[in-house]
Amino acid sequence: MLLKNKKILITGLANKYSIASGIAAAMHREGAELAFTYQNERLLKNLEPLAKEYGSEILIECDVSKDDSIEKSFEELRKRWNTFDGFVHSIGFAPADQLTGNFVDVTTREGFKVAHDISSYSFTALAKASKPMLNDSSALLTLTYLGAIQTMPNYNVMGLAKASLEANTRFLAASMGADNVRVNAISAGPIKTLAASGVKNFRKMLSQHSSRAPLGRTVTIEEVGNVAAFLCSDYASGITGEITYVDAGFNTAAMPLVEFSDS
Ligand code: NAD
Ligand code: 0WE
Repeated sequence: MLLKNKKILITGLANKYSIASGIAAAMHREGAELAFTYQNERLLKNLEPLAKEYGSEILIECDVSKDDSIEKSFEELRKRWNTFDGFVHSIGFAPADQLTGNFVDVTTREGFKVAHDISSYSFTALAKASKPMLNDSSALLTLTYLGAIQTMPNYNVMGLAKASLEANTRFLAASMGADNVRVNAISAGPIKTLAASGVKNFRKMLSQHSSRAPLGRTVTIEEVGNVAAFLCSDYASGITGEITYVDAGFNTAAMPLVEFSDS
């Protein structure tokens, strides 16, 4: 039981395919008490039965694009938990028109602003709102992607927003280390979730991933969940400001072995 006596807030659970769902399952299995936030009423319907499965009755609306929504959600959380031990930030968004086509042609000031606001600033905002309620040995966790450090077609301004999120992880770690709060990120390989479902050629990307990754496959939300549980547990007490790759090794291989399978 990695997370016995830990209270952890989970954001970004839209449905059972969400990475946040794999994280919640692992954390519940490891003994954590969980609370959840949801973006809007429409997503509450999906969340209710899943939260029940994970033993939680704490469901709070939080739209991270609005300061007053964040403020209200933490007032609501305070009524249930006086203090807690960390949160998982599993939120990312850019307007759909930003994620298709040539980067320099499609990127707009508004698209850039929204992507950075929702996908990076919100991590700082949630850390700021949590700070007064965080116990000693708390852990914050976010989800990033390889597009932060390497280019690829269509990921476009989300890559810039993830680069910002990774720097955010390091600056929050430096900022909150004195309170013994750790801050880390998992860089996950591509997974077919709601956020990925609108993406052009996503299936081709998954098969590309499998053929280049050392493990010869993609990763699951359960595998991301297990690493998330570890990073938020006291077994990871010496790890902060770190980006941990859960991608079947994809980022470590410049050239796929399969092309030279005769050698
Ligand atoms: P998902 O669609 O299941 O989750 C995205 C979540 O973001 C949703 O729950 C949505 O409600 C939430 N969200 C968006 N705008 C919001 C707002 N204004 N306020 C509150 N919540 C908001 O998809 P996912 O793939 O599980 O994404 C979770 C995280 O993992 C994202 O940060 C994503 O960038 C990252 N990630 C995904 C992959 C992948 O291939 N699926 C890979 C690496 C990293
Ligand atoms: O971070 C992500 C998902 C990001 C995302 C996806 C959408 C689709 C729907 C952010 N905003 C939106 N907005 C929408 O309107 N991933 C890592 C998954 C992903 O998304 C891609 C990818 C991969 C991988 C987009 C283009 C290319 C590759």
